[in-house]
This record gives sequence, C-alpha cells and structure tokens, in this order.
Amino acid sequence: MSALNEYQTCQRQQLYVRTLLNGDDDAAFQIIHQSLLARRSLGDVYLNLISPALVEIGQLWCDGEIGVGLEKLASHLVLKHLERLRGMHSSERPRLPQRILVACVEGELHCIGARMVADLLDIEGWSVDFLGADVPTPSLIETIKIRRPRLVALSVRTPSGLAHVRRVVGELRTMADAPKILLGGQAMIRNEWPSDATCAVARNALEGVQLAGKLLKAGRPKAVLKEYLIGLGRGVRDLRNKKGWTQEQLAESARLTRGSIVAIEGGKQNISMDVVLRLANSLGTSPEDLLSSHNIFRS
Ligand code: B12
Repeated sequence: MSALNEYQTCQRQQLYVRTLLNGDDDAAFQIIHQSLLARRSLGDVYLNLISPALVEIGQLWCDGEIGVGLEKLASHLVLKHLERLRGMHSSERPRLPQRILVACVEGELHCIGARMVADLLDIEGWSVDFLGADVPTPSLIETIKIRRPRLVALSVRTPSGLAHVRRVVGELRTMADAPKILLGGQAMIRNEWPSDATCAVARNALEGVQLAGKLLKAGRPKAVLKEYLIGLGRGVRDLRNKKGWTQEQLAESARLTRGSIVAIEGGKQNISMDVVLRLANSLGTSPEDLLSSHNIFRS
C-alpha cells in the first residue's frame, strides 16, 4: 500500500470510529460505501476498515474513554452495516449444495467476526446456516446433527471459549461422517491448535473462506448417479408423506403418472430437470433441497 493510500485508509478508519460513536448510521455507512467505490473489495473493507475501527473502539473502552453502552451502539451499527452489505452482494445464483454451519461457541458474545465469515461464504455461493453468538454446546451439537453441515466453522474470541471449542470438536470427531472443522477468532489464533486435513485455523475471515474451500474440496465425495436417484426418491417420499398426499395426488399435481412417482420414490428412474422442478414446485420445496446432500448422504 502506498503512503497516500495508507493515510487515506487511516483517515477513513478514524472517521468511521467517530461516526459510529456518534450513532450516525448513514454517515458511517457512507464511509464504507466510499471505500467500495474506490474499488476496495468487500473482504478488504471488512479487514482493513471495519475490524481495525472495532479494535480502536475496544481500546477506547479499555482506556476508560467510553463505556460499554457506546461499545454496544457501535457494534450494533456495524452489524447493521454488514446486513446492508450482505444485501448488496448476495446473488441469486444457485447455492453450492454442501452446507456450512457458522456459530460462536458457548459464552461468546463477540459475533461480528463470525458474521463476516458467514457473509463471505454466503457471497461465495455456499449454503450457510448462521447461529450467531453464544450457542450452548449441547444445542450446537444437536443442531449439527439435524442440519448435517459438511463444515462447522466456530468463532472463539475470548480465551474462556477454548474449553467449549475442545468439547465441540471432541464430540464432532465421534460422529459418523463427521463434518470438517474451521476455527477462527483471536483466542484460536493465539492458541497452538493443530491443523490437519479435517480441521484448520484461520487468521482472518478471508483466509477462513479459502480454507473452507480447501477442506470441503478434499472431502468431497464423487457424485454417483445411483446415490442421487435414491436420495431424490427419499426426499420426494418424505415430503409427500409430510403433506399427507397419496402418490396419485402428487402425480396429478406434478402432471406425472402414478407409475413414475413409484419409480422415482424407489430411486429407479433417471429423471429430467423439468421433472425435478415440477416435483419441487408441487412439494413446496426448492430443486436444490430435493437434490441436497442431506437426502443423498443420510443413512
Ligand atoms: C464489540 C465488542 C464487544 C461487543 C460485542 C458485540 C457483538 N455483537 O459482537 C460487546 C459489547 C457485547 C462485548 C462484550 C464484552 N467484551 Co468485548 N469487545 C468488542 C470489541 C470492541 C470488538 C470486537 C470485534 O467485533 N472485533 C472485530 C472482529 C471482526 O474481529 P475478530 O472478532 O477478531 O474477527 C476477525 C477474525 O478473528 C476472524 N474470525 C472471527 N471469528 C472467526 C471464525 C471463523 C470460523 C473464521 C474462519 C474466522 C473468524 O474474522 C474476523 C475478520 O478477520 C473488542 C476489541 C478488540 N480488540 O477486538 C472488545 C474485546 C474483544 N472485548 C473484550 C471484553 C473484555 C469484553 C467483555 C468481557 C467486557 C465488556 N467489554 O463488556 C464482554 C464479554 C463478552 C463475552 N462474554 O463474550 C476484550 C477481550 C479481552 C480478551 N481477554 O480477549 C476486548 C479485546 C476489549 C479490550 N481491548 O480489552 N464486546
């Protein structure tokens, strides 16, 4: 970065801190907007504008210059800005089927870093479940078992969260078809946590997105037609039963024959995308959900 750029970045940060502490939502968002207009990427804005501004606010709190109230006001406005940025950048393109679950461990109220990671992953096209701050360990494990993400990303800002992360990771490793694990947040960075092909520690949100891609690519099973047809059949049958429909009723709604429904539910018929869409529309779901890895890889 040139000296001029560095100076401008520093000025923007100062201004962002000031507008946040003044509770001036629109003026603060304008600073982010200007950075984007100056061709800064969203990741760059997260890492080099918003994050250092929050560190400075933490320092002001530490020095007794502001109280927790202003710290909360600033973090609330930042979360609002992230939401606006997510709306501006999220696209309608189809989601990648592998789900990623992002959460802060039990007791961890600092959720802005986790929100940034979740948003960057969402913008990359992953299917993301974001659970937010302070997720009690038993509920986290239960949710992972229900949602079956292929990757669990945990945020640990304060050292007291380390015991919780150890417990969650220990439990995940006992699961059949265990998800990959991505860890981040200052407490993780300072801790010498061993990384391997199933678990990695990211120093920042952008590195987290890269590592998520690597972890998921390595573990990605080869798509097999037979498995997809069986999975699709299960999904169709389950949703039909939930609706209380007979096979005839579904056939009528999707403009198919009852024989086709029997074959599809049995995983015996290779069907066109047109039929997938008709089934999804009739069953009130999306084609992505019908073909999701949850249906395909569940036991
Ligand atoms: C905002 C804030 C709060 C807010 C949080 C609001 C919210 N919704 O998040 C509130 C007011 C609730 C709060 C509360 C507290 N806070 Co506080 N807080 C902060 C502050 C100012 C900013 C934190 C922040 O959002 N940073 C910006 C984010 C983007 O950075 P980040 O978390 O590091 O995340 C980056 C990476 O680590 C990474 N990342 C993060 N998670 C993950 C996860 C994955 C999977 C990946 C891949 C990457 C990743 O991505 C991000 C971008 O690169 C910091 C100051 C600081 N120096 O950080 C203090 C700070 C963290 N708080 C601190 C303290 C002491 C507290 C309190 C105990 C007391 C208090 N101030 O009220 C409580 C208790 C909280 C608890 N039990 O968790 C201390 C922590 C000291 C320590 N031991 O670590 C700090 C450092 C302040 C200080 N200077 O002393 N806080």
